Amino acid sequence: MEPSDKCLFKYKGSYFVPDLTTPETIDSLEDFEIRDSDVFLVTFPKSGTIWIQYILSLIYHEGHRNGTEDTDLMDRILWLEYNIRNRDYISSPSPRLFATHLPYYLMPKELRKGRAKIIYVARNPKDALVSRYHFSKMSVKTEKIADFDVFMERFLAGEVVGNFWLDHVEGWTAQRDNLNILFILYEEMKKDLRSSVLKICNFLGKRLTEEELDDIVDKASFGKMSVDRRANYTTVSPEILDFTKGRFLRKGTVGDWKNMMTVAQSERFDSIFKERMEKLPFKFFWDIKEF
Ligand code: PPS
Repeated sequence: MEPSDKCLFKYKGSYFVPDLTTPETIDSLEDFEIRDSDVFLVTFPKSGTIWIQYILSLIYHEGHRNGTEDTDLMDRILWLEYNIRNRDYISSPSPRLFATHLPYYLMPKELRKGRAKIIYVARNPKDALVSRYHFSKMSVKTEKIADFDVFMERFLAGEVVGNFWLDHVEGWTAQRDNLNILFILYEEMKKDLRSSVLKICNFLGKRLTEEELDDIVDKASFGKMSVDRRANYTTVSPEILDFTKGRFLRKGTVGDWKNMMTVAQSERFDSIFKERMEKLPFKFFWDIKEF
């Protein structure tokens, strides 16, 4: 483990949140036993992880849909590398639902051999960066960088959780023919949530009625999720998240980066991202007006 003046710690080429995981935990994941029924939600941070976690919970748990169960999302969808609730993942019943920000190369060996189902959600990196910047103000354990320009340089250098955005996305897309993986874009979900939920259900082999589908789309709206304490992380300890400094479900839109980045910052960003992004197998939306 490399010491860090930047709050995060670096291990095996990746950045992690201190106190919430350890090098031993990361090491143990290599041989973590995978079940074919496992579902892994993989994201670069701030790409809509909680949104899909919520949707997965609604798909798999009738008690969430009909309001008879009041289970926190963190107990429904387990964070692979951040087991902050000390849950026993090995004896958890199937199907186990996991979320992770890990790069492909740190995932359990058996998953890399093609076992389990994977949902990879990507969001345009400028919005992910801006979302992360705002989140850092409330995230007690991670970096505190008031100057957005400095924060952006860290992001461009890949010195953030998830590492360099392009490496993360490319690392996963490069494996698409070897894995049972579904790619979804955050912007696609914003544009047509119903189609995205249907796509997820089809991928998972889950058949829901039209009414159930409508219900999920309604409950997974930004407005409803923002006030649901199972989803907005307000149940997390103030030693981890300081809700006097912001909200986890902040704006939930496409193109908010335009309110933060200057033209010069945007151009610098493009000079690093443009060429490699054009080779990715998706077309990102950069503004809600493009819909
Ligand atoms: S984390 O910390 O990596 O797990 O964060 P993550 O959940 O990936 O991303 C948080 C951003 O997703 C937005 N979000 C939503 N947008 C639209 N609709 C819904 N329902 C929704 N749920 C979460 C959330 O608001 C964060 O983005 P920003 O831009 O900061 O608002």
